[in-house]
Amino acid sequence: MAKTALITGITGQDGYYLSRLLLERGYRVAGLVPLHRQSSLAKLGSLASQIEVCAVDMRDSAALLAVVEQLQPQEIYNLAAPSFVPDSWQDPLGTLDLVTGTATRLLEAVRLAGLNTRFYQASSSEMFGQVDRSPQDENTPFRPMNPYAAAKLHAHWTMVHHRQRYGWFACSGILYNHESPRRPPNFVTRKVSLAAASIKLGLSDRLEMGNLDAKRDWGYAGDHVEAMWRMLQADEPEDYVIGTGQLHSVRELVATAFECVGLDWTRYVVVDPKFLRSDEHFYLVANPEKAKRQLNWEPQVSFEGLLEKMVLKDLERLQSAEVPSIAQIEQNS
Ligand code: GDR
Repeated sequence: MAKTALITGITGQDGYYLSRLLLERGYRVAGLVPLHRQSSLAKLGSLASQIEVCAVDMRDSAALLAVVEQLQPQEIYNLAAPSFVPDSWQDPLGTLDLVTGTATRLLEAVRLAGLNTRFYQASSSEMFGQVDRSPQDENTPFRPMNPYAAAKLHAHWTMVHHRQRYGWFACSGILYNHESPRRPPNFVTRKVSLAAASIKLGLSDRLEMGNLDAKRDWGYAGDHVEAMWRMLQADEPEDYVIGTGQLHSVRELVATAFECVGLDWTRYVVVDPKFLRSDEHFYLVANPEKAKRQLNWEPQVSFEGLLEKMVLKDLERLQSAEVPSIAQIEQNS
């Protein structure tokens, strides 16, 4: 019989790639969608018709328990969270409730339903925060620097406590930045790919950026969801750092994306202080050796390959007027 997987945050970037992977592998896929977010189901495109959608209030423990009891999932992937880090300063408590509250309520729903569900918690490299060593691995201490990171860490520990106390198969993937053409344009990779494509097509003539010296470990979302799945198929429940192990600066990101369309980025890019961050980290880079060794996981898409994928997709979308250009986005914001 097909395994059932329940995914929270199914309408996000990772929800899309994970659903696609699980459907390809013969799973029955169900997704939890907050009551007020049902319109975002359109983001799942052709996958939507193959997914069972449960609209629930994520703060309603009884509703979550009812869904879990009804679906009896073999696997839960808890991806739901606000993901744009700077926003967490506007609403620290709301962030905590969405990130930690949802994880705790779901874990408790599994416990109360008495199921043997394997549980994946989406943790973040932001939990490492102000690091004193690079690259980071599963033994690196956590020093979160913003409300988002602190909330993710709380959710991570809640999952660990459930694993230890009840002997569950629960794991956390500590994921570094992972991108795709499905990233919203407030994240730096998509902002840059959309800008390069917009400028190439004559729809814009400049790009305002934050810190060009900031560095990140950028991978492809399609690769990172493969790691999530492998964690839940392993013999033992363990936590894993998932990233490419390569650090690139925002400056390199911009140069590479503009190169894809044959443009010299220095003619178009200006720094606008409104995009600078005070809680910035520069050296968050993964040591993914454990995942390579134990899960046989390796990223398949390179930094250059990822940006090419994103820029080409944005060119295609702009040409068919499927998305607004970067200039239109700026005008409306
Ligand atoms: P991040 O992603 O905060 O690392 O979180 P983001 O793409 O927003 O920033 C990456 C880096 O780029 C620098 N930067 C800019 N960022 C944005 N958004 N806009 C700009 O104009 C700009 N200029 C420079 C930022 O300062 C930063 O250094 C992502 C999210 O997916 C989280 O949910 C996830 O947990 C972490 O990655 C791992």
